[in-house]
Amino acid sequence: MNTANRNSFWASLVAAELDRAGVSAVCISPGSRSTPLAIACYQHPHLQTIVHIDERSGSFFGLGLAKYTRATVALICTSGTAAANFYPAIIEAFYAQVPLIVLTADRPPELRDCGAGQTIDQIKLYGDHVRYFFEVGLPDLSGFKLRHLRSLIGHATAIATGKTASAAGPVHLNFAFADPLPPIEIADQVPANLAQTDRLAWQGRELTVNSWPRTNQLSTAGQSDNNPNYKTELSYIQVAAPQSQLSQVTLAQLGNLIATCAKGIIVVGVYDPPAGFAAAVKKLAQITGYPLLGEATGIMRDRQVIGSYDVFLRSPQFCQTYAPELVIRFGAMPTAKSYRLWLEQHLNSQPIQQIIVGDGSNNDPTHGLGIFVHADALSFCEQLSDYLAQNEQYLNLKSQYSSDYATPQEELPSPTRSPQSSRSAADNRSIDPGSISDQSRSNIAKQTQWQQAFWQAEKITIAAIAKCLAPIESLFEGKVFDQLGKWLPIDCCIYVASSMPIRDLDSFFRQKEQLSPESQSISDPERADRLNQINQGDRPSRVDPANTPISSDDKLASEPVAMTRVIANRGANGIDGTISSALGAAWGSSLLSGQSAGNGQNLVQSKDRPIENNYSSNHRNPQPVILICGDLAFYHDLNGLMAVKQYQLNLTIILLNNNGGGIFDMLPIAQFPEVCEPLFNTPHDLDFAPIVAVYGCEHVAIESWAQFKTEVLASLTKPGTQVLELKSNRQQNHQTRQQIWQEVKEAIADHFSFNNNFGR
Ligand SMILES: Cc1ncc(C[n+]2csc(CCOP(=O)(O)OP(=O)(O)O)c2C)c(N)n1
Repeated sequence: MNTANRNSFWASLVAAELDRAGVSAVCISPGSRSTPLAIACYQHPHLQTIVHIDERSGSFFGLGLAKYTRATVALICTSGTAAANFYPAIIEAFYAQVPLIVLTADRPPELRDCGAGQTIDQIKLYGDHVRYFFEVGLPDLSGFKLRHLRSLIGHATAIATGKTASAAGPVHLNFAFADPLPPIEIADQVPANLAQTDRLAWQGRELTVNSWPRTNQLSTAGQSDNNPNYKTELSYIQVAAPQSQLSQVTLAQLGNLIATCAKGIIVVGVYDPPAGFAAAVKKLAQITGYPLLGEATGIMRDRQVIGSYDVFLRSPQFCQTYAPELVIRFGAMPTAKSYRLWLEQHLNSQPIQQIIVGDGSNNDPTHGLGIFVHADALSFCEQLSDYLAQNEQYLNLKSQYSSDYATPQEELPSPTRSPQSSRSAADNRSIDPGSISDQSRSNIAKQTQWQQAFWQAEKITIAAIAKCLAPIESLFEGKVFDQLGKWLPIDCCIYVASSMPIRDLDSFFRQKEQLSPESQSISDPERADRLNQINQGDRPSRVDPANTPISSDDKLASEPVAMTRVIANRGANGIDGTISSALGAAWGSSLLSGQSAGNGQNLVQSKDRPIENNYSSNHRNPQPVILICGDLAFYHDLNGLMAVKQYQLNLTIILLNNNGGGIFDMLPIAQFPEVCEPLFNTPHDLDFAPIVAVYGCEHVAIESWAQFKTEVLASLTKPGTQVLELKSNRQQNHQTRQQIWQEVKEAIADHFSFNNNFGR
């Protein structure tokens, strides 16, 4: 504890409790009023600190770091507009449910609202975009006030991490400080006998009082008591995470709904899922027999996930013919507009039930029939799967569905194949065909065809896109993602920008589950060996849905080989803070690996513990992080590159420069070129090469696909940040996309005769 003066002591207690509450990293922006907090965190032996001159960049850096590590990050800034510059990142964190603890410094009350410098109204500055606000007030070193401060930090962190009634998100604590702000020794400001008179206030919760497991991360799945990252002291207060057991009544209602809806889908939109979710949702898809549609930013897409729905739902015939009865959604509404339009198209013709699993808040922009289930997604999947499996009547029905489960990699079962004959020989569940009603039989037939339709559409779409892309020599933006999917090592992390990059990634980024030797990990030799074995056939076979055990012990059995993780700022869909967010993720990668982020420079002061996290992967080397970004988003956050210069952070930036906002060419405003170009596309004609050089980035102009591959792969092992710029023609990109969508639509139309009407 820093006992120099009242402010120093107060702030060092804040730093200590932040650490104990699980905060490991603090982004600090310079300013006088926040001096006590900045020094306390900087000097704390466990907290990792990084400094950003620009608060907007600093806050987005913290956001990217929190997203990547799934751990709580603190932000510190001075008073006035400094605090306002945190706002965009706070809004993003609010909507994306990212845990941030925002510590703003303020003048004491007597210097507010009286013309004192750099003083604005900071009370509830972020409005309803924080989960919690507290005006901390001036330091007061009475035991009672100190115990309150410890308690406050613990509660604020619990709220930020989503352990209370609301989802995870940002919290705001406004600290008042009177002079002196630096740690100037002032006799008698810190009571000498505090350690004796109020032991709790002085040292907080002792280890001996540790009767509660330390679980202050967003999710603790996969952690164990012998995790070396576990901290030994404890937060002053402990909050038990919400228990999200579904009641038997809810399970029965959900089960009945599923049993009566043959035409269901499970959708994972933009989502930061808890560990184990992918396996659990796949199991639910298998047992319900519903196709699993997944956005790349929500679920790592492998052969059990349909990823091309954005494209094939552009087919009017497909959309018309295949109308869902039931949707089970996790995460935000998918980015794909075609998906939303498909639902809206059918809302009035038949009542589509949407089960939306999350925090119970309204996140259905279609305003259809919603059943909002406030539940932890992982336990929802597990409980519902267990329930369905245990229900004898339901099991009979669903085992028939499941046995006809097919993926494009397999022969699709013939629609005329009888349910009984399609059962796996190993299926030892007793099914009495006589127990299935005529209605159920009809549902089975429908569901089998329903599933097939989606998998066939997926297969056709992938093939049609591949055919279109193959001959393209020009640097078409969509092909960037197709190329990366072919040879990018799987254990990279992609941070993808808003606008067309996230949409193109969804449409064109496909990774092969069956890895080619060149797609091995570059950063983990052990893992590369494992992947080699996988490539040589020693690969766990795809789980046979009909034989999938339902035991939760087995939930990782169908966990795919780790695929590339995709992160995006989709809370508020901004194009701001993109570079900083990716740099935050890159720093997080180096922290998790316990290595210096840059090329040898001591990034942060020496700390004796690595960052605490629940990231499931154990990278001994930093996981390469790649940002894929449009030129306007890139321009918007050029300031963020300062962190590269200061800290030599490792990041590969793929800059898709079409000289403006290409997305507007997709919108109706494009029909008015005389206003679209100057008001929306906003070409800038910037030469980025000298600009990025100022920040110490390497710039490479990409001219061909072969060079693209060489430079990306080289960049992944290089220190520092490389900007690989691909210049393309905006209008041509648009036309090429249209041509591809047309090809897909025609291929879908060719394949599906649309002469049956079972889908209606
Ligand atoms: C902070 C913010 N300002 C404005 C917008 C509106 N907007 C959405 S996309 C876009 C253009 C993005 O252009 P670019 O990053 O070059 O990507 P492209 O559209 O070319 O793929 C704009 C200005 C936004 N989403 N966020």
